Amino acid sequence: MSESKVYVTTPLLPDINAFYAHVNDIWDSKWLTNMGQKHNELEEAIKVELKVPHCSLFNNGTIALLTAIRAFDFPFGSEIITTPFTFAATPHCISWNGCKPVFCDIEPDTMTINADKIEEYITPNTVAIIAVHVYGFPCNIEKIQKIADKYNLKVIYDAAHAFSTEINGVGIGNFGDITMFSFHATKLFNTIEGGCLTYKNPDLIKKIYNLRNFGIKNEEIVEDIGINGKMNEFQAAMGLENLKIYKYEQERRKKVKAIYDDKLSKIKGIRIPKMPSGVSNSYQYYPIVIEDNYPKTRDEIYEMFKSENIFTRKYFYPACHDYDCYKNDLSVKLSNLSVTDDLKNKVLCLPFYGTLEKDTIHHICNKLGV
Ligand code: T4K
Repeated sequence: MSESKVYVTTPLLPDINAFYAHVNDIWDSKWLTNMGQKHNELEEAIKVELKVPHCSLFNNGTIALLTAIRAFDFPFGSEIITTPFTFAATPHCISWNGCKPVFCDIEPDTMTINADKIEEYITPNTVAIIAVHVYGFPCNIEKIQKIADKYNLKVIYDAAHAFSTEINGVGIGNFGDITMFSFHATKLFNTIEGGCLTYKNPDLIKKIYNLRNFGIKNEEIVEDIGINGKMNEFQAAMGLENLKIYKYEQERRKKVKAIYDDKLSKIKGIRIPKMPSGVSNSYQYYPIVIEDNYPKTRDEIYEMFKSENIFTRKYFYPACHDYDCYKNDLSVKLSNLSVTDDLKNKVLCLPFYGTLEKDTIHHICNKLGV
């Protein structure tokens, strides 16, 4: 193993000279941000790549998700049903909008929100469901939409981990009312920091455009309480170049996954969650589940690797309902979140990126082989 420090991921970086060429353009144009040429070019390109009718770029995924919720002007104190098995950004965006995250347990296989349990949490104050395609595993889209239609709820998907995922050839950004993608440095496709919203309803184009730019309609009219969510030209340049190479990165990750799958599937006590049929993998993470019959706990494995400078990640431990800011809520105390409570102690994301050396992959597998 020749790599000195091995992280859970490493950013996808384009050819530096290709990036410099964009920097030269930016210098020449003297246009650095505020919906510049590269921004607009990337927005169009992402629309094509994700096979969606509308796309709005953002400076990061969190601001994008904040804006998605804001676009519906939910009354203060509204309840939004969501998953506790996600990154902090998901429930925090609900709270920052003056709404209350109501946590619903997850499915054991896909680790996404358990659609069969959502109705138990619906009250007269419920306005939306925010579900997460965690690790790129798609939520139960049909069932969620049926519930939303029955109770007149909005559906927002957090697809931070699902760039380019398709369900039977349909881009995952076409479901629900709005979908958010993250383009953070740690994501398969990155713009350093960045993200986007995709949606079908054309009425949202102007609303989201304005919200992303402080709610400004024109030089004299501010019509909404907006935010600064604008992606700058340097981010967009990174995106334009990474868009050319992310599929190659996916191919390389596919090979890494094949080695992991082959070796780890033979080990008793290690479960590899499977992508449902008809779904294309984004190859964002490689999570494994350490079952009770494995001789070590997930935390022991994490420490074992850490002592060798291999930094696996316990995404998502703690679960969101364990956070100090949510754990004392009555709805958390009354909820049965047993699947999340079990899996948060068992999931481990292994190092996963195209340039991960074969020796390192084999070393990791051998260490897990006991
Ligand atoms: N919803 C979901 C479900 C999400 O997972 C996220 C973000 C969001 C919403 C919000 O989207 P953004 O606002 O971030 O666009 C990382 C990412 O910062 C975060 O984007 C991501 N999810 C989350 C799951 O992972 P940390 O705290 O684990 O990051 P950090 O700095 O520990 O990075 C992880 C590893 O990546 C490092 O150990 C080394 C490597 N790394 C990282 C960076 C930043 C590099 O090699 N180079 C780098 O530049 O949150």
